[in-house]
Amino acid sequence: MDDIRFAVLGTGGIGRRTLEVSQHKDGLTAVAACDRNGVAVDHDGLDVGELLEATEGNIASGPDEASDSTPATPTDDYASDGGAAAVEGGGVKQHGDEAGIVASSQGEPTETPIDDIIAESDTIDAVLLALPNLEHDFIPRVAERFAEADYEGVLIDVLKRSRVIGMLDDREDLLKESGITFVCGAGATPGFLTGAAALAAQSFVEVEEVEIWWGVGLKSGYEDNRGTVREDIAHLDGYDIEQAREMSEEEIEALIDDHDGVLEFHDMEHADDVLLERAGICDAEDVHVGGVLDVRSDEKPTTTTVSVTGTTFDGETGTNTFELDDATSMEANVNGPALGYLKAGVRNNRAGHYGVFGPADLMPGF
Ligand code: IKT
Repeated sequence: MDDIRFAVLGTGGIGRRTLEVSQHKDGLTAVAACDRNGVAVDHDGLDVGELLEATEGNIASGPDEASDSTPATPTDDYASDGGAAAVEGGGVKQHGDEAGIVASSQGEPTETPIDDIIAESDTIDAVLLALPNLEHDFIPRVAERFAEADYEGVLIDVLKRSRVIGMLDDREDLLKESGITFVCGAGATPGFLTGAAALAAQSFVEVEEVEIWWGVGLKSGYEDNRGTVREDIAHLDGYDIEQAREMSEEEIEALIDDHDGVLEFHDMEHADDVLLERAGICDAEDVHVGGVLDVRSDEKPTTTTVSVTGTTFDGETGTNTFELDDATSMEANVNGPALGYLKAGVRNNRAGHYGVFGPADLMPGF
């Protein structure tokens, strides 16, 4: 496949790590990136090393992930610029007014970062939406803006919540008309682990249950992943999205203290369920996602495992399992697959396949 020229919207943990991982992959050239204050574009290829160095130090705590539930009450800025202020997290304590991308020698200040990228998108093959999804329909609305500008290429996100998939499906005609291949839920879960479940299901003629159980040790990556932690908290008993969004950093620290640094989650609303149902593999209600997050250790507190139980054509019941190594980090397991699915998206886009695709519909490139 020819060189893929891609952009990243958002330079929080996921945006930055994706840029970093792309340096170790063939055929990927980062040509644009933006955050809430600035944009960097170089059609010959960004100096990713310089950009990472410039943004690493100056980005403070706060929601920074492409989460669909994490942050914040939309601000006036957000409303008036159609999302620009949301690029780095919108209204809660966050990267806020700190320099971000404008600290890079390649960065230019802007009040309309997303529009600036859209204006450059003619020669961009793929755009990773590493944005906080302030409201559940935020990422779908960003996709709409690309479609309205007649963008022809790949949009890819690492959103988590099941309910967002339907909102993308509602916009599928618009995306198809524009020539957009939208790859949704392309991180680890949903994403890599959904794809693994789809493969593990192939032994069976009927799938009874899919169990995704993840383990993450985050000590050294905590600062970069505060957004993910906040989002995960929304899945704890007694918490919801609004509460998690409103919590101060101090309240989050206190909650983590109460749990001795280890948070356990069950029955998370993760889109693996609707994405597996969409791919015809099983009913959404038969998919369960949970896991353990240790914010005080780099060791995974549990082995990440996907178990698919089903019945074979000859009447046997079995469970196929897929395990990640305890030594591979969340960063490797989210951003590697995101780039793999980005490559698959471009392959499909170049073949004229437009619309909304999930990680169980595509085999990621390497
Ligand atoms: C995600 O970002 O995909 C979800 C997070 C879990 C990542 C699992 C990685 C597993 C591993 O590295 O072994 C979490 C739900 N925020």
